[in-house]
This record gives sequence, C-alpha cells and structure tokens, in this order.
Amino acid sequence: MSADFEEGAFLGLPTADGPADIAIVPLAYELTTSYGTGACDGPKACLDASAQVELFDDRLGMDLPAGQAMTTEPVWEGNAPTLRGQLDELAAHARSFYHGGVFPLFLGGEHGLLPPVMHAARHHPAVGGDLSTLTIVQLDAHADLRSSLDGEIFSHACAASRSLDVGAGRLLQAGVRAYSEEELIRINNDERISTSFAKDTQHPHRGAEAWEAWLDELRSLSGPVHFTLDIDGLDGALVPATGTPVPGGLSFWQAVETVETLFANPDVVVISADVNEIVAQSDGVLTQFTAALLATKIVANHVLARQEGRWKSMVSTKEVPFNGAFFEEFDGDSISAV
Ligand SMILES: [Mn+2]
Repeated sequence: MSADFEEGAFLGLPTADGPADIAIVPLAYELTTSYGTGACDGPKACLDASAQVELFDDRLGMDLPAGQAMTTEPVWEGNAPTLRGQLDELAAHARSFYHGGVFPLFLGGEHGLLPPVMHAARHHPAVGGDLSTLTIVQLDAHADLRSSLDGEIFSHACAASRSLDVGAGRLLQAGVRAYSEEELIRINNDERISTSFAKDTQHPHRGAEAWEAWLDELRSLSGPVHFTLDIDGLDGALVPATGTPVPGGLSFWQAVETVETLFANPDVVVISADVNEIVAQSDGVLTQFTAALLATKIVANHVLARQEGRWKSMVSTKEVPFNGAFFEEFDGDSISAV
C-alpha cells in the first residue's frame, strides 16, 4: 500500500488538486427497493472494496489514475422528506457533473437514480439540451420498463421507462431475464428499445452468436452514451447481496467486454456511467468487490478513450435551461404505458 493511500476514496487514491478529470460520485439513494434492501450502503462498501483492486490496468499498461485528476465526491444523501423531493435533489446534484470537463461515474444506490441523472445529462455539451441524441446502454437482469410498480412510477423497476420519458432517444439492454408481459410488449413495440435477452446470449450452444450481435450493436452506435450497469445483470453468483440476484446472468468477462467495446467505438462519446444496486455483503465481500472491479474497468476504459482521442473535454456553448423540478414533467400525461 502506497504512502498516499486515502481511506474511503475510490481505489484509495487521494483527491487531486484542481479541477477533476474523473469524478466518482457515490449516491446513497434507496427509497423504492422492493425485495432485498441495503442499496444505500452500497456505494460506501464499493469504495471500501476498491482499496483491494489492483491499480495496474493491462490495457492502459500503467497504474490508475494514469495521469488523470480523479476525485471521490462525498457520499450524497437526500435530505428531502419525500421521494419526489429527493429526485429533485439528485437531479440538481448530478447536473453539477455534466459541464463537459469531467467524466462522472455514479455509484448507487438503487436503479431509481437513473431518471433524474438522465434529466441532468441534457446539460452535457455533447447532448446540448436534446436528450433524444442520447443512447442509454444498460446491463440488467430486469428490463426496468414497467409503467409503475406497487403504484410508484419512480420505482427502480421503472428506471428505463422513466428515462425514456425524460427524453433519452435510445435504449440498448443486455443480460435481461426477468420481465413482465407489459415489459415484453413494450420491448417488441417501442422502436427506441433494443433488448438482448440472457436466454439467448447465455445459451450454452448458441450463445456466442447472440453475444456477438450485442457487441455489433455497440460497435454501430454513434453519439453521446450513458452506460448504466445494474450489477444484477451479472450472474447472481457474482453479486449475491444485490437487492434481487437472478441466476443465468452475464459473466464478469461479458460485462468487461461490453465496457471495452462501448468505449472503443470511435463514433461514441460516453459522457457518464453508473454502477448501481450495490449492496454491502456482510458474509463476504464478493458483491461490493465485483462492483468495484467493474467500476475500475469503466474508469480505465474512459482513460484509454482520452488517451486515444475519443473523449475530449468540452465546454457548453449554449445555455440549457434547467426545467425546474425534475418530477414536474411527470404530471401523468408523459407516463408511457403499453
Ligand atoms: Mn435495474
């Protein structure tokens, strides 16, 4: 362990002086989880586990932070007494990382954090106020495309559908293996959505072909992208403490290959990412360590994109108005339902 190890910081790396190139943004958000709980403790557990991750990245050929200024932000905890109040606070917090000079990696927290983060992403100069140019790439066991769950439209089970309602133009999903009939109808009828099902990509004989088709989709993307990694997209054996572990999921290396393929696409600018549904495992560390390893892969591949000229610091040239409270857009009419 090096002398400048910082307790509680991502990878133990001390916060850099001056403006950050990469910001690790922990979001202790958990208000709608439906099964296992503990997602609000996940970000801190992931940061603690990251101290055990090797700094050396074989594709970079050097230790992280590889010359980049990296910061670990204080853990965000909502103060508002209501779910909608917290969503507003979350959107405002996320917005401060979309000025174009920094790559934010959000650590959650339940997946319900995605819609307010996407609401804020319209401020990134690469998006320029028009979220329809943005593609969300999602690894998840669940489609997260319900119109509501238990009467709550901002449930984590609706994270992807609300993000489309916020205005995201496209949604690419892989690892999906738990969904309702409503969600399947939506997948089959909404041309913004493309879903790679785990029963195809993980098939013992024909899986390789379906997996290659997923990678080809990533290679054919263009424009700004947000990458959202729900760790339950991985096989449940790798993330036993996440809220809803599901068997039959992606391998660790498939998640890594998704990250590498996405960030290597020369026509894509990955403006931000999140790793969510991390829960502090108490009888071991595998869940939070797996999350920390994948968060590290995301950071390393972002650094590689910078080094190879696919990511450049940008400055906003036009002022994008902040549309007031996040949830005010959701007055009922904008809720997508099948
Ligand atoms: Mn999810």
